[in-house]
Amino acid sequence: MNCAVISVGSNIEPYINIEQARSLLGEQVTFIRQSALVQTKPLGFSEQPDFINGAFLIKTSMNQDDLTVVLKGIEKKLGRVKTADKNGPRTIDLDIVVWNGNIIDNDYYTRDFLRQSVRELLPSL
Ligand code: PH2
Ligand code: MG
Ligand code: MG
Repeated sequence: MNCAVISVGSNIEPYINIEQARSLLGEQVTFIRQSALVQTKPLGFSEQPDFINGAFLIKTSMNQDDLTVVLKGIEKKLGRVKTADKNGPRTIDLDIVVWNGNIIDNDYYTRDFLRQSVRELLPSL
């Protein structure tokens, strides 16, 4: 089994969308647990609502590419509720941050809240 930490972020109905993402993802992978969800100031384009950010710890027999396809599918499904500008508010963003103990997303190095979520889920990393 592969073990992954998936970052989650939303600033459109965030608690509803994060819960739906968790539920949809749980249909296709083994869900282990979720980090605390924290409110964060928007990075990049600042004229938008605060984000809610956190992370999921999962296990899966899928490879990285197949898991990415699943995550994009969930984003698309939840994105259909509202059309979001490319740089604007997001219904959900799901990215693989840690794959079998390796950091594979550079956001890890620039986002304190992301490092905190990863530390909470994988204290030994
Ligand atoms: N994601 C972005 C852009 N800005 N800001 C915060 N606080 N959290 C995010 O997850 C985030 C962001 C692009 O996906
Ligand atoms: Mg992202
Ligand atoms: Mg993304």
